[in-house]
Amino acid sequence: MTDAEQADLMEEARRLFAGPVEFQLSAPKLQFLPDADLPEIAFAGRSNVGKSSLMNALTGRNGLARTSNTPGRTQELNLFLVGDPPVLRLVDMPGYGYAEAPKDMVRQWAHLVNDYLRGRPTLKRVLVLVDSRHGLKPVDREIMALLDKAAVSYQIVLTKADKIKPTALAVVSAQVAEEARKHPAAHPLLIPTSSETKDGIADLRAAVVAAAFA
Ligand SMILES: Nc1nc2c(ncn2[C@@H]2O[C@H](COP(=O)(O)OP(=O)(O)OP(=O)(O)O)[C@@H](O)[C@H]2O)c(=O)[nH]1
Ligand SMILES: [Mg+2]
Repeated sequence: MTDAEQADLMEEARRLFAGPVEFQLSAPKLQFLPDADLPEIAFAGRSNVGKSSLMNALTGRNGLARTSNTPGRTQELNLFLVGDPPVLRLVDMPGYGYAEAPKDMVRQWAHLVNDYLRGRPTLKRVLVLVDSRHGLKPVDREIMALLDKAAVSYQIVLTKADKIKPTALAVVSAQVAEEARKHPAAHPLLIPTSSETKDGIADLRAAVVAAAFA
């Protein structure tokens, strides 16, 4: 992509998310999902990694998705419509790997997340969120393997970049990027972000638009 094309994409993305965004519904089970009639971008990642916060930062709306210090806040698929008329759906997912939650609850979330990720025809890209301080964990690798197998395109987004020094961020980024390059369905570029400082959010908006409308 040329610099001019990238600039146009960033502007298109800025405008889209400056326009209407509204909560559509919460789906505790797949059968509650609306028809697959719009491109969808899903936010996946370990519990507490910052999925809901990133959705809010992306859309520039603080209270849109519920966030919390307590892991396990998001327990259903929460769907948001972007644009009026809507042109895109964002899906905030329950976190995976939250060991302290009751076992049957963990199983239920895992089923919901896995079934959605494997079986949604309009799912254009999954953003796999990874905490900048921790890098990839075994559960992240499990989700990556599932997405590779289902041939669902995904991209790793590093979260909470404000919590570590730039030098440490560069080290983690390089490690995660090297591993991502070995995964067939993974986008080779990572996006480092902070929902706190908004670093990387404009790049993320552009990546979402590029993936949704490609
Ligand atoms: N410093 C900092 N804190 C963040 C950032 N993003 C999220 N947090 C904090 O991390 C905690 C978890 O954020 P959430 O957005 O609720 O995380 P989640 O991934 O949606 O969590 P679950 O729904 O429980 O899976 C909250 O206390 C947020 O304020 C960030 O970029 N920087
Ligand atoms: Mg959440």
